[in-house]
Amino acid sequence: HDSRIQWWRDARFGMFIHWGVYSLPGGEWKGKKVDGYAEHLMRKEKIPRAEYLQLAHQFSPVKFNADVWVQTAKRAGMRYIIITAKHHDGFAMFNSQVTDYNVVKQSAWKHDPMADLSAACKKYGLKFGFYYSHAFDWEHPDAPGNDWDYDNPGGDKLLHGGANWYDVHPELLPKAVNYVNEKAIPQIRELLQMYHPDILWFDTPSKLPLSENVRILEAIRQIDPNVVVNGRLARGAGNLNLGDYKNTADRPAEFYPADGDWEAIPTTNESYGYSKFDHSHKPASFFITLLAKAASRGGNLLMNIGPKGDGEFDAKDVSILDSIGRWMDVNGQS
Ligand code: JFZ
Repeated sequence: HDSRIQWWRDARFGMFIHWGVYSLPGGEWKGKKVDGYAEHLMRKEKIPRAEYLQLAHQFSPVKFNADVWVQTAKRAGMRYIIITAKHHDGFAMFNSQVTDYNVVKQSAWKHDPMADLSAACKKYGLKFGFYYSHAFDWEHPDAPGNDWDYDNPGGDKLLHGGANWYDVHPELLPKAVNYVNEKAIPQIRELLQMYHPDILWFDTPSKLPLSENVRILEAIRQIDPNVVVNGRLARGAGNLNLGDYKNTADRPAEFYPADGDWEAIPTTNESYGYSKFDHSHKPASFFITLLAKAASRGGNLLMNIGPKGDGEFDAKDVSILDSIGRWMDVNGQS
């Protein structure tokens, strides 16, 4: 564990990127503003899978340039990048052979941005890895979360026992196991074997029982014992953390835990994915203070931005990043 996580401890500052089909509508659906996390558009608006796929067909980020993205992160003093390979919408932003519900097969762009980003990170000396929503998946008919197309638990309607559906209705477990076997584990295997990431970042583990999360972790370790895994893959009884480090909640009061390896994940505004209505960006000084405090307390800062659907960074994010970079030039360690 210590040798696996050493680069991460040294890195201190990284870029988190939420980018997917949802970046294109950017918090707007059928002419109205959708509040909160823009990447939750499909769930909030109960968009049927078939209709969401139409949106994917329109995704064509012609301004995307992996070198520019990675250089922008590097200029800010960041040493690793973690990007959404698959968020809760279930849409793979990489060249998946497991399902054709992916960016190469379904978008107008027909391009694999993860291959470009992985190469650019190598070129500029940054570590690289993926966010993968292993538990919540609104596309797969057997996964927890989608209760508008399917009769599945884990969604807003609290069907079949609500949050702890797997304890109340263990007979539903084989369905979720089928999703994990058919999609989650095979796609995680693809990510490891096709892109050789330095880190895998998981989220919302309580949508699956601990037994499934542990099974996913075992599959990962069999393929790659050296990949760093964050603490949201699985949470056991109490505060048991089965990953390599802990993630803190996204509220400022909880940014600074007392001990161990930890990472805070603030986003520049409120939403993680791009939202054209969200102008609540914090000043660069907020992140500089956070970074200095995190570093002095043994933690990492993984600062999130949401690139636009056309493939460009939001100018407000770039301005924050460039200001941090100017501070890092004077005060950072090379
Ligand atoms: C989750 C996702 O639902 C969200 O879209 C985004 O990817 C974010 C990074 O992670 O949302 C969470 C999960 C946990 C907390 C906050 C937001 N938390 O523990 O405070």
